[in-house]
Amino acid sequence: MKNIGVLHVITDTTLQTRFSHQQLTELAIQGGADTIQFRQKYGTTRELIETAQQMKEICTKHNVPLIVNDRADIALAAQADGTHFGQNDMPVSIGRQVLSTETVIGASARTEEKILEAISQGADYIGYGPIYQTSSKTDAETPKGLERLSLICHLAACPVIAIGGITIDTAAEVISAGAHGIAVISAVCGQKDPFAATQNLIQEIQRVK
Ligand code: TZP
Ligand code: MG
Repeated sequence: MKNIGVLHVITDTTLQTRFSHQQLTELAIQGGADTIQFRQKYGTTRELIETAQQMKEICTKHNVPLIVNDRADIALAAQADGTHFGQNDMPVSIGRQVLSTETVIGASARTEEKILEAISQGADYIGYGPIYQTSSKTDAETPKGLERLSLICHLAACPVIAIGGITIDTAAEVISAGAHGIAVISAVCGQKDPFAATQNLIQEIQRVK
């Protein structure tokens, strides 16, 4: 099994415009994030590659893996460490064909069936959520809550990364419910001080791990 981080910071430049993807990468890593995910739904392929390459350079310097959301091509071009596929993105089985065996593949799955399918196709971790209400994803489903998260964590034979509306106040209960780790946007990118916010989150995770 690959080593999967416990605090995935997803960089975002639409909910806030004070920091670039590169700045957020640096701040989150300094604060203790052990995985950075590049997620951008706009821009040309060329622009995405350039940003991902710059993020990868920062990540490499600090020995933190970079995961690219949705785009296997951008991940390959930037020599990223992994990709994260949603249920409407590239199927994990195809991702496994185009990416090296060392590449981390994470998959969002909403049902038990889809979770087992993603794992059987070679997913290294499952993204599950939204756990709570979130305004960071336009098409987010109704919140799943902690009980379902707990069931999914028992079912999945791989790490489960919980996502969606997780804050400093709920990080601990999510981990206690069985999640291997959490992925956040607003709890870091939407905070006045993303560095301090990351520090507080990783402390909270480690407190209950
Ligand atoms: N997938 C499910 S919820 C979500 C994504 C990308 C948004 C997470 O953002 P936040 O601000 O941590 O709720
Ligand atoms: Mg997606």
